[in-house]
Amino acid sequence: MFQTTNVELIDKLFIYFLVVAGIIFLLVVFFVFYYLFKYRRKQTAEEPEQIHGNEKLEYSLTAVAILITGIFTYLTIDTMRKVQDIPDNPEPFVQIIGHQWWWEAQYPETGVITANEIHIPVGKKVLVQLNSDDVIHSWWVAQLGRKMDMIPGITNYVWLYADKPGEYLGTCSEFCGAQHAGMRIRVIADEERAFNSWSQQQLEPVAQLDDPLFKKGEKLFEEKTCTNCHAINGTPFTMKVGPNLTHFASRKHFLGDLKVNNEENLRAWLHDPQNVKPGAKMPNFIFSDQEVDALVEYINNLK
Ligand code: HEC
Ligand SMILES: [Cu+2]
Repeated sequence: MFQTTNVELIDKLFIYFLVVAGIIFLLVVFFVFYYLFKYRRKQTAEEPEQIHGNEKLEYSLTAVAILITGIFTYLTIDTMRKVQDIPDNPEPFVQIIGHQWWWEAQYPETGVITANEIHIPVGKKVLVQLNSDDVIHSWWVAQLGRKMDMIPGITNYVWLYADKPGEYLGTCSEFCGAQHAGMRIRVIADEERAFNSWSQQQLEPVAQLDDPLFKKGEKLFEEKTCTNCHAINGTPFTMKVGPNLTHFASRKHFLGDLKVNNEENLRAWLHDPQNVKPGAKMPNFIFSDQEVDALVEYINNLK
């Protein structure tokens, strides 16, 4: 048996809150209408009996409120303690770095570096280290674990757990600038086998084709200063301003999960990044169609 997952613990706390708050809400609504009706204006309107408070009732309601608050304070702290159970010397499985407005993922064990589509194995509690490269972002994939801020200069950790294979969506949960809404998350949970073969494939050296269009694209990539921002493993290009493109074509989505990775969207991006994702930190190079052809041929073969 698995121990209860963090998501289940958080869900349970939420349900307790919901039920108790729901009961209080219904009682309040009930009594509002009950007394509205009971003490409505009557024909034989005489001055009603004047009373001054009800000490017993006031003391007991205050006691009930304190009791409920106390119980929930305890339950909340207890859940926090269980959910944020980070070892003293954390050995993260993956480090995720928030950038305006995309996600970088590094796997210390294998050395895999990727962006935007983040793979984890299924059925395993995965410790994730969270950092930011610029401003405060916040990591949250609600189905996999709690929310946690990514703060420049500070390292945070969070546990993720996927009980079945699939794709889990999330989004940056701390306003981080123009494309905050375009900073979406896609976590792909793979069976162990699939995860290992994905890792293997990510470690393969970058594709080399002999076709002239590919060569032209590669040349443009270097000449047009793409290399000032994008790394491609196994080449001298190591800059990390933008996503690592080594196996870009093996990803089904790009731009912080904003777009499906197909030729049409890639062309649109290279033609005018600001039109596709206004504010994105990649300039418009004003390419000709032929130049875009070559770059697409190059990038689409980086598998
Ligand atoms: C000034 C830095 C910079 C330069 C120069 C630059 N890029 Fe980018 N690029 C970025 C950033 C930042 C992103 C991420 C944008 C986002 O998602 O908000 C990006 C995203 C991309 C993506 C999508 C990657 C993904 O996984 O989402 C591709 C493809 C790309 N750039 C190709 C190129 C090409 C080709 C060139 C050269 C013509 C180039 N870039 C030049 C900064 C740059
Ligand atoms: Cu963000």
